[in-house]
Amino acid sequence: MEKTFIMVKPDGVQRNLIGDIVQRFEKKGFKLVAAKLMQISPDLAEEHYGEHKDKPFFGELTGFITSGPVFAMVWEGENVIATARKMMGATNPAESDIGTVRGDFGLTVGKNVIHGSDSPESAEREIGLFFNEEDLLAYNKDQNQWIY
Ligand code: 3AN
Repeated sequence: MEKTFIMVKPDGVQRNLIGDIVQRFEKKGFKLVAAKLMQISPDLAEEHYGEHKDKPFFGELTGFITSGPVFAMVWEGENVIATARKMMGATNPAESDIGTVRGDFGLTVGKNVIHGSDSPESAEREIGLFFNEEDLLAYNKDQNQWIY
């Protein structure tokens, strides 16, 4: 089953949006397979955003993502990578649709609340950067007999 890496950025954590964002993915029907509140090191920030290292905003980007805790997650489901990108909304909050995370909460391109992998290759790379194989739990919700 497809997996994607989703992260509530420091602005989202500071603005108490972790619960809202997790709930959107839960209600949609995707399955949470790993999650942790963590502080990103400068090295991890540079590796995670490696594709942007020649961009003028690289310093701003790595400085921001290391400025406070983030909530890193792995979500699983059919077409979860593309669907999560739709749920996140466009990079620039001025262009993201209302009803998306960035459309509802984002303020600027730099502080846009959420990150999500944009392809199967980046999902695999990003999950590997943030989680160990044993952190990714395989389970079936319908095995829990007390839920009916
Ligand atoms: P997305 O996060 O939608 O995949 P990318 O991959 O184009 O967007 O950009 C990665 C991150 O870099 C964005 N989430 C955004 O926070 C930041 N970013 C992009 N463009 C700018 C910019 N012009 N100034 C500051 N930060 C930017």
